[in-house]
Amino acid sequence: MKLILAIINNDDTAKASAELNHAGFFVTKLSTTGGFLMVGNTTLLIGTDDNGVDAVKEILHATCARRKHVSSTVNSLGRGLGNNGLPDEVEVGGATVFVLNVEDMTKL
Ligand code: 2BA
Repeated sequence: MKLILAIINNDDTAKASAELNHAGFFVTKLSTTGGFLMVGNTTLLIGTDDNGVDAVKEILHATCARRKHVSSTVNSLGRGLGNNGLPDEVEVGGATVFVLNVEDMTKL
């Protein structure tokens, strides 16, 4: 069994979750924040049999778009009003995916 952690853009969360559920996968959504841009993103937890990993990746690839993130003072509130050396434009996404081995999963 595997646990997939997928960090995706907030705007892709609804479609990715819906497609994953539709394909029979269970999904938990965490609200997270990227440490570089300090902007909210979403981390999905997906527990699956080993043979489901490729299907999950395909769904994430199809539903999570790469996009440019343009810095603004609004996005920099956590760092004060300045841009603090961040690039004006950064390419983000579609999905950053980690696949972990799971020793055991039980629903009690
Ligand atoms: P952030 O950390 O806010 O990073 C947003 C984007 O900024 C990244 O997009 C990348 O293009 C750039 N970036 C991040 N760290 C950088 C650095 N040290 N130097 C130069 N550019 C940097 P993505 O790579 O698509 O990552 C999107 C989000 O996925 C990240 O948001 C972070 O929350 C997560 N992430 C990506 N790789 C990760 C990793 N190896 N470990 C943990 N989280 C990761």
